[in-house]
Amino acid sequence: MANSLAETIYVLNGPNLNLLGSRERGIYGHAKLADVEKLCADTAAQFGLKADCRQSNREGELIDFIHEAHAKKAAGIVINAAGYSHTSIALHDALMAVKIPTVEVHITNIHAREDFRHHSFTARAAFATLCGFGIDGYRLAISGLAARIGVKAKA
Ligand code: CA2
Repeated sequence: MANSLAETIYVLNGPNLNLLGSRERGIYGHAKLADVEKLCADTAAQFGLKADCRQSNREGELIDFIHEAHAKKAAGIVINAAGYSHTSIALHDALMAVKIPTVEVHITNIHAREDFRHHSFTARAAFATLCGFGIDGYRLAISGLAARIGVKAKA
């Protein structure tokens, strides 16, 4: 990769995902957010990438993270905007503005859940969406993102 600063991917998690593993385990599983972040760091490392993992319960802070990813010349974004996926034109606009290759992840299969989860604004700004794989979706997203940006797994 030409620019060493471009070797970071931002992994952004939205509202309530800080509660992973502590409640609603029947829906979201037993893994904690720290486990997700370790999975992302380990997967990114397999491609020689760094995962900069952030979580926020505030829409504006998630937008600030997207702007920061642009300022820091991040190579990609993996985003689970959680409930904001279904409501936030502002997050969609931020992702569109920065033009960073983005994968949207949902732990659950949003299409097999309530109607209000079937539409995602943020998905329109992503080149791919993964849902229903549990937290393994983050690993798959980073692997797919690496392929999209032309980064191969290290031997
Ligand atoms: O399946 C996903 O990853 C979701 O993005 C999770 C969101 C939900 O609003 C989306 O429709 C689908 C909710 C995240 C809340 O996470 C919690 C975790 C543990 C306990 C309570 C909430």
